[in-house]
Amino acid sequence: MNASSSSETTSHGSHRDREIVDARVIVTCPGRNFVTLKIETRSGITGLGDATLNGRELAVASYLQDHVVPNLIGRDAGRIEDIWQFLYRGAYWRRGPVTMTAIAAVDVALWDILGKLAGMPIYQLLGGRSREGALVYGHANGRDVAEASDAVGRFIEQGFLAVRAQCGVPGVKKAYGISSGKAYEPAESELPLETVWSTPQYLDIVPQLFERLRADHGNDVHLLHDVHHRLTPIEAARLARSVEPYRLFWLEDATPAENQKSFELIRQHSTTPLAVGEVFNSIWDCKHLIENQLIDYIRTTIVHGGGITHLRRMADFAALHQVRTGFHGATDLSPVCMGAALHFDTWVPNFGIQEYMFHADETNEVFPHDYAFHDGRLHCGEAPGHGVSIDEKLAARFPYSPKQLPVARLEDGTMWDW
Ligand code: GCO
Ligand code: MG
Repeated sequence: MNASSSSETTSHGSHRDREIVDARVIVTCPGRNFVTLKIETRSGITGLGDATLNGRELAVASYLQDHVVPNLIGRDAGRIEDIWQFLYRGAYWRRGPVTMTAIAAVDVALWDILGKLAGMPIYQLLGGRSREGALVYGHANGRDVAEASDAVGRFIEQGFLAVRAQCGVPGVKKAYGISSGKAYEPAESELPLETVWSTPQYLDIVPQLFERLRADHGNDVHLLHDVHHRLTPIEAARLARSVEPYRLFWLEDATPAENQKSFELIRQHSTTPLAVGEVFNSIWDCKHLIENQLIDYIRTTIVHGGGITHLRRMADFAALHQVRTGFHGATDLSPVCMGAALHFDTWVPNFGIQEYMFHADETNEVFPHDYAFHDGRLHCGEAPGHGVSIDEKLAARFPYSPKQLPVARLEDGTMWDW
């Protein structure tokens, strides 16, 4: 119905070969929930896009199934930009995590198809390699400072050049980012786990953690820390200043960023580099932050930011202001997102770092991929497209399991940012 009427033919097939004939949403839970969009063209080429929004998975699945897929059938899969504009401008209701995650899934699936048509990896389509591999950081945590330091040591032993460190906060049960032994996994229960938060205790312990980490591990390793939006701007300024001697690679989500001007206060007091943006979904969420050089790294990644097409705009805009990328890469982003992100990281001139948490074995089995970690970096593969596929038979053996992220309250019961 919407296919181009032109009969133009290229060496990579006619518009008719590229016509989208099917698009399906696959929901699976191999270790955790993932939503994946699979688009198929008339010639049988398929592309995959990640559509996972942690704790709100079915909202995106429905948005895609009910409102997007009917619009895709019959279109030319090669018109990536036009389809992006159609889904963004054309929908009238713009932005928001659900919409932008759905658009991202379509966009990445189309770039995957384009890569397969061209016989090239996505990084090549974007303009080619800018580096040999993407510097990544792992997640170390411990119930106290000593345990966190041991965990950082284990990451260094595995070859990591950069490590995010979180430790328990005295008097706070279930502090963000801490788990007993197993990999940190926030979406644990069907209804949100209620946790309690104490800002004064936190502000005291974090400088002690980083003092210890520098004493134990020296200055060579890059150290990062995630505040997870829990501080007010002036508290964030105090923390950023107090960790300055330990030269962090970045301090992440130091305060909520709905009011982008908040970051001015932090900047006035500290030279600790700042990262923000994993919950952003468009360039408009970070416009003021970037053009006023209030941040150093933008964290928004492919799956929640409208795909490669929109992220490219954000990264180019950031480059004008010396802001570098530091893509979100927690385990709630599927290997499909990681594959696409690594192609982007391999190309983007203003690359900073890529977050890397280990997916569960079942996740890796359901999503076979050709990216690999060595020498502190992740390397995307050379397969056409983004190099990640899905084993649908195996995926069907892991049915969706409702899980939500925890919530946090202050000690007096006031609802707070988790
Ligand atoms: C990070 C993030 C995650 C988020 C998670 C929410 O920096 O990796 O803060 O741990 O909490 O992605 O779904
Ligand atoms: Mg974070």
